[in-house]
Amino acid sequence: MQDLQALTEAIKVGNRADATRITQEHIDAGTPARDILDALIAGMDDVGRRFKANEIFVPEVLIAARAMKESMERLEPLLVKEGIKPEFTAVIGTVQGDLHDIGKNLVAMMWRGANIGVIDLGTNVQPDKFVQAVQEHGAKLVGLSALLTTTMPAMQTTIDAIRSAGLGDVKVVIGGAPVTQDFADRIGADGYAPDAATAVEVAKKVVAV
Ligand code: B1M
Repeated sequence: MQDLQALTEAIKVGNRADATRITQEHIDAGTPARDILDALIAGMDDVGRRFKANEIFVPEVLIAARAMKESMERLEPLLVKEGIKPEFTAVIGTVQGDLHDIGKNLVAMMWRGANIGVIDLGTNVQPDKFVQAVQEHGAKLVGLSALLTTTMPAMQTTIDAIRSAGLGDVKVVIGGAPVTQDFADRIGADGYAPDAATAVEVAKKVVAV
């Protein structure tokens, strides 16, 4: 059986077959789920770092995320059995009127890879759908994506809906090509991330885990 470092390496290079095989071998051998999870997260962490540094690009991230997803599917029953939960739950979606989802999907994958539970509402999401999902899943974080200058105002509408629903201490992180830190500050978002890797850092910072 290969060690957990080999699992991290398999995720880093997006080798789905190796990643799922090594994950299964460790499950069968009784390796604690937490250790297997940590090895997977370390792989995605490295993918995020290299993506941010422009050493790899969207296709490589997608391939690594797919390897991570399949390994996680095998690991999930063991995580449940051992009572290991995501650090917190986030709801993510592309705001109302906007159909772009490639960037949003990348953020969702990176968040999952960082052990954040993700409820993905898809695209063209109305403000009240975000509110409902936060209530239903007890989410601590909402992620909003927008790719059009014309849909940026829907971020403000969504944040207003979340704040006025009295959901408690729910943080909002926004991103997307036309979005800036200045815009995030103006509409009262708790955080802004220019890319999917930074979105992990910002999510953990604003939720303070
Ligand atoms: Co659209 N489109 N599009 N499009 N499209 C853009 C955005 C555009 C810049 C193209 C252009 O004119 N040069 C332009 C917007 C102009 C503007 O508003 N300033 C545009 C337009 C005008 C339109 C239509 C209006 C075209 C039309 O019909 N006349 C139409 C709108 C439809 C709608 O949404 N209602 C439209 C439609 C489409 C397609 C459906 C054909 C397709 C989307 C397919 C899909 O997403 N499933 C599409 C695409 C593919 C693009 C471009 C070419 C690529 C977008 C993309 O996926 N980039 C885009 C031009 C461009 O960007 N070069 C364009 C790759 C992706 C990884 O990057 O999404 O920026 P991005 O995500 C990054 C960061 O922004 C960040 O992290 C990601 C990864 O690092 N990020 C977050 C994103 N969300 C985040 C959330 C976070 C944190 C970070 O926290 C929660």
